[in-house]
Amino acid sequence: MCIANSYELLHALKRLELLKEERHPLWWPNALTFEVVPGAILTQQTKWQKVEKSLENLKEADLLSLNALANADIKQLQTLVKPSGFYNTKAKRLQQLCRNIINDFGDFETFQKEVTREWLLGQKGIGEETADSILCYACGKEVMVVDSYTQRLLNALGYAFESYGEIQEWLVSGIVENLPHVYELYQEELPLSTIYSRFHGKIVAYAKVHIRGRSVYIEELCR
Ligand code: EA1
Repeated sequence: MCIANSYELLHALKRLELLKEERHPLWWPNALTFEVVPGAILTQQTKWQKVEKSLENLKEADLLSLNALANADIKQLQTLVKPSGFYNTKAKRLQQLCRNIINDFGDFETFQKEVTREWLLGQKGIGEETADSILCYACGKEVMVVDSYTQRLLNALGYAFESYGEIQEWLVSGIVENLPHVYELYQEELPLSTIYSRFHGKIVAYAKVHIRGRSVYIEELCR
């Protein structure tokens, strides 16, 4: 096993300079804006490239805001999000989520400050990965996202975790237990929320390039 903890994984990934300058510093496009919410729903079971097309459609139709999505015509919404698949379900769930945000928080800024993981997991169509994506990238919370790229990369490195929570705990503990080293790596004391955001981004960027079917090639990480 060439990677003993998640700090070593971060170190190995960081050497490869995977995150391009032109990206948002928190990796997710338009991080800390409302756009992350539809992005996190639409990216379920599909490729990000297809999500970008749906988001463009929503933007062109002037529907890329909490209130506009809550009040949109559902048929129009379904047409606009078609590129990202499962569009009937995703459109309905996205609209219901927006209505619930308005009902329970009033506006997006209040939602960013006050939403909890439990509230998100109580929403139809939101599981752990989507909830954590929204907390991390829409709300700027100290949350490490686990996705299928992460699972496949860790499997390739020889790990066999039992659950989402176990993977997340492994990723978080290696960082928290090595914070001085992490700060040294970045040559500054970045907030933990930023470290987790970029760490997940690096994992996705690496896996996307080195994935072959269900497996990920790890040579570059282990040399
Ligand atoms: N996946 C590959 C993603 C990406 N860029 N490239 C992604 N998932 C969520 N994303 C946001 C941004």
